[in-house]
Amino acid sequence: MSHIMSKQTDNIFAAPVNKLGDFQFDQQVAEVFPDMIKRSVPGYSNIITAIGMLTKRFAQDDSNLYDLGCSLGAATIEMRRNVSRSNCKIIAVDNSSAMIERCQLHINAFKSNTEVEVVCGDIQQIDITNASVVILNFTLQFIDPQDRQTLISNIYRGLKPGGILLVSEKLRFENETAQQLLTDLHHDFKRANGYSELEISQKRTALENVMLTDTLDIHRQRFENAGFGTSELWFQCFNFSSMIAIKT
Ligand code: GEK
Repeated sequence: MSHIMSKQTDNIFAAPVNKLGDFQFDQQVAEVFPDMIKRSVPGYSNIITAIGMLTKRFAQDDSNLYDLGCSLGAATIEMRRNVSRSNCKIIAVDNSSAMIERCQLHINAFKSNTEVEVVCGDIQQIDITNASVVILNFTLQFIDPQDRQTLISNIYRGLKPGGILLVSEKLRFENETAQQLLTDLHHDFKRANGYSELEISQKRTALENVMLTDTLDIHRQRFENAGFGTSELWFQCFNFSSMIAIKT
């Protein structure tokens, strides 16, 4: 079967794993990624649709659009389908070579006049310049918390006036009752999508050290510190959220 239309089911944590190491975006994950993200992230497809809608509104002529932590390029493809301005270039970046190889195949499968550059690299090392739209769709949560402000400030500097940053993240809540309820509801969502108790608990353990979540207040403060004049939560389902920040 071709990688491009891969419909493989995520059963990575279905059987007991002897030594549960930290979660990695390797070949095994890349192969099942579309199935994994749809069954694990409430609202994922709505967020992808909204990325297209925001691209239509915010892309500027002669500018760059960035998809940072692009995985297989779902957001890139949606941006490319919706961009209506002239001379825009999309730059899709991920540091997993397994993801990037498949991402390039996905991009090649669609025809468009908008150029896409697929880059295998660290989003903390790349130059962000002349940007009108920047997407961090469930990527910031994998960056070391100490480095997150530097990244957001770097994006702010690379945005043109009127440019937009979209950040989707799993949130943490200070209130313990809220934290427990929204975590439980997320696990119910995963159960309803066919994940077993074992899969849910093994995935949780594997992510523990690599995915450190922030509260909404921390995100808002970070946008403000970077210089964004406007930031707002536009989507939330249980503990999954999406925020926008606009450079005025
Ligand atoms: C989507 N945005 O489908 N530099 C580059 N990439 C990184 C880095 C880094 N420092 N750290 C992690 N990644 C996608 C989904 S997934 C979210 C994003 C998830 C990459 C990592 O390799 C992975 O592909 C992606 O960020 C996170 O809209 O799996 O929950």
